[in-house]
Amino acid sequence: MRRAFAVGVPLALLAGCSHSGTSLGATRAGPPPIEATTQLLGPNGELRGTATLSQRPEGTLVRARIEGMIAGTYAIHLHSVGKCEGPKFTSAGGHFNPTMKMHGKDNPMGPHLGDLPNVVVGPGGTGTVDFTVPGLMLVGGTAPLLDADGAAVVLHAGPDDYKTDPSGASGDRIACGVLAAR
Ligand SMILES: [Cu+2]
Repeated sequence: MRRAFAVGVPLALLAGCSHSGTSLGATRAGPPPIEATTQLLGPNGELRGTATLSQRPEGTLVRARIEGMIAGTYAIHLHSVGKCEGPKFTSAGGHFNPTMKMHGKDNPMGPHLGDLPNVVVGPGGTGTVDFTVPGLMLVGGTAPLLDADGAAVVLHAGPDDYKTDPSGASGDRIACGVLAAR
């Protein structure tokens, strides 16, 4: 009797999985994915990398490739204004932070929705970030990243310590890319 009951539970779970798989298939046949892409440029227009953001059901996947940099660890964030005016790029505003948190995943009051893992640039001068920001939406919802004033991807001169408000003690802004809906 007990054994028969135990077998029934996994069968019920299996039925649930199969149902959600069908729903995903229907979504794929729908409208094209929501994406935004940009080039990160230094103060003199020098190319420092590219970033592509893709909205997913669970959040937004951020893929960035940094190039032409000295080997090291660099902070990269999503800033709240889509304006990149060198040489300081302060025009990009602070980190995207619609939930009014403090900076950094290691800050008990954090993180900002615009916080990202550091980019580690190797001896070849390139490095990548591949990270899904849970709950971040490019368009729609209560606080989309691509709102009226857009957003920017900003690269900093030093690493993010993941806890010092407001920007992880990551130093100057050295490259910037404007994000717009595609
Ligand atoms: Cu930043």
